[in-house]
Amino acid sequence: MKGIQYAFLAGIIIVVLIILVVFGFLQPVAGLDLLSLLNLQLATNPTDPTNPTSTTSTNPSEDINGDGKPDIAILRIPTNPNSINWYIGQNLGGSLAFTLSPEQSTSVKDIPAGSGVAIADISGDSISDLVIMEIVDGGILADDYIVYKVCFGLDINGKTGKCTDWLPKTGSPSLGRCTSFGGVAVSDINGNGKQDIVVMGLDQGGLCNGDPDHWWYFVGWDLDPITGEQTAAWSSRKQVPNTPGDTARGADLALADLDKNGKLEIILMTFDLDKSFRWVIGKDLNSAGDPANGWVPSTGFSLRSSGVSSIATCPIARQIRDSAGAGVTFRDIDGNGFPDMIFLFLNTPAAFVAGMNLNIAGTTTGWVPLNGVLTKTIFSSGCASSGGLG
Ligand SMILES: [Ca+2]
Ligand SMILES: [Ca+2]
Ligand SMILES: [Ca+2]
Ligand SMILES: [Ca+2]
Repeated sequence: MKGIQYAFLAGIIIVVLIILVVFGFLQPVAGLDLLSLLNLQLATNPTDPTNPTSTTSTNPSEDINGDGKPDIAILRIPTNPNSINWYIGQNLGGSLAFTLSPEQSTSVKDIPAGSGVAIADISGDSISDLVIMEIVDGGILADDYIVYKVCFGLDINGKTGKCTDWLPKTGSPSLGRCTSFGGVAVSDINGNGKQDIVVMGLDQGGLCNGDPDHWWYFVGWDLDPITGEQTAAWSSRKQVPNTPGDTARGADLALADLDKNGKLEIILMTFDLDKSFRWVIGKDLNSAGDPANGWVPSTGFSLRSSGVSSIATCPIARQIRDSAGAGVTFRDIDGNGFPDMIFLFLNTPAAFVAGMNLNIAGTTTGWVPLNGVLTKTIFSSGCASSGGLG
């Protein structure tokens, strides 16, 4: 009986409220109207994975803690390679500085000839995942090959949930025997809603095969959201027609839609002994992973010309894969909607510098050091053998 009375009373109150709202005596609570709710929904919705523009600053997985300030992953394999270490450069914002997270580690797979790192949402749950790539050195008798693992559920301190075993379980592309350094990036290149992995390396010429260095990359199609493994055959080897310098000390790649036409550019870089970053832009990747509109070579950015005279405190002997490493990734650091290119040279000290608002012609609106200085000793454990940015 009491329940019916309460229901009757509640009914009367609702009717009175409706009359007050209809006749304008009460306004709906600000921010809770339908339009606001819809906007809220759109704002928190993960980026459409079928949209190839979902890489650069609009990719929510690149702001790990969702505070509006992008975060970067830094990978570093020490000279005595029994571990792969990574860090998060936290909350890179308008101050052009980041906070370095604690070091996290996993074991290496055999002898590394190169390595890289990427942040992406592989599992599709809107939480950032970490992809770690190693190019395994086959020595002089066997070809080098690619391995990677996906660590799900990345947090702002670089900690992750469960990692897969080294992948692929079968069928890694064979790289020949002259690979030095490498890098990895992840995006949905063919626009079918499944993330694709792009792995690059440097075919080191010189003493290895007498040629100049060459950039190359492969695409592993359609990563399984649970196992992390590519579910379709790897692409053919994509050879970049332009050659970088011939004295690389590091290499990496990144993806960004520089001209905002909805198609990703691929950016491959090297760092050379003359203390210069050099890069090439492949314009508008198509669904086969090829640049539909050709390549744009760069003139490079020189640390030496920028006043850095002494950076090589680690051994830099050519062909001995015991020093350095380099990285490239994109974030919109200054928040103007255009991707900024972040470079890392992994030495002691390390160099972090950003080419602001890189355009499709390969030029920037300026170069700024991160953390206030071009070079800084931020890693405690000696020299690196390779690494990357993601
Ligand atoms: Ca952040
Ligand atoms: Ca795909
Ligand atoms: Ca584009
Ligand atoms: Ca920018």
